Amino acid sequence: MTILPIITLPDPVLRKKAIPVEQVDEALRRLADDMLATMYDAPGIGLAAPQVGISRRLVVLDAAGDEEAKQPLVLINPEILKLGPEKRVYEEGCLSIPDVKVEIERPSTLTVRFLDRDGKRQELAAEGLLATAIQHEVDHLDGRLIIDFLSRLKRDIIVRRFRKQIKPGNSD
Ligand code: GNR
Ligand code: NI
Repeated sequence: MTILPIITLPDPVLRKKAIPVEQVDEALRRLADDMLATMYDAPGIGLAAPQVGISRRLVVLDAAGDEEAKQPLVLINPEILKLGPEKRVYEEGCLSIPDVKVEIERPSTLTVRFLDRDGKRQELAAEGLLATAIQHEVDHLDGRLIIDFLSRLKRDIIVRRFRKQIKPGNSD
């Protein structure tokens, strides 16, 4: 398995709407495994294909606690079918926006439909951290980032900071 480089702000691939996966084949399973290895290495609880530069509707997740057994999840073409009535606020981070945390209110439960790694249609009911992470990852597939939940002023300040960082020779 290969640890892939994680794309960070302001790379335009993070803003594209990803296209559906058409074939769940060996190459796609290998990509999913590389994404899982990348996510565990980071470490993170989720990773969407655009974050490794691939504009396809594929995400991996593992919201198990440190002490628990691993619970790797591969969601291909995920569709959120239902969002529950209750909301919760969670301080979210994103591997593509290092050192930024944003408090986001989202529905605390959901149902998601997806293809699994065998190309079989599945439905999953999620709550808590997993439900939060699924919404965060599906946002990535639609080009939406956690900074989009901030005011324009705060968002622009963060984007400007990341734009500066990638200029060679910039030392502030
Ligand atoms: O590792 C991650 N932690 C996290 C915490 C709260 C809400 C969402 C997340 S997902 C994030 C990894 C990431 O950037 N996935 O796209
Ligand atoms: Ni993210």
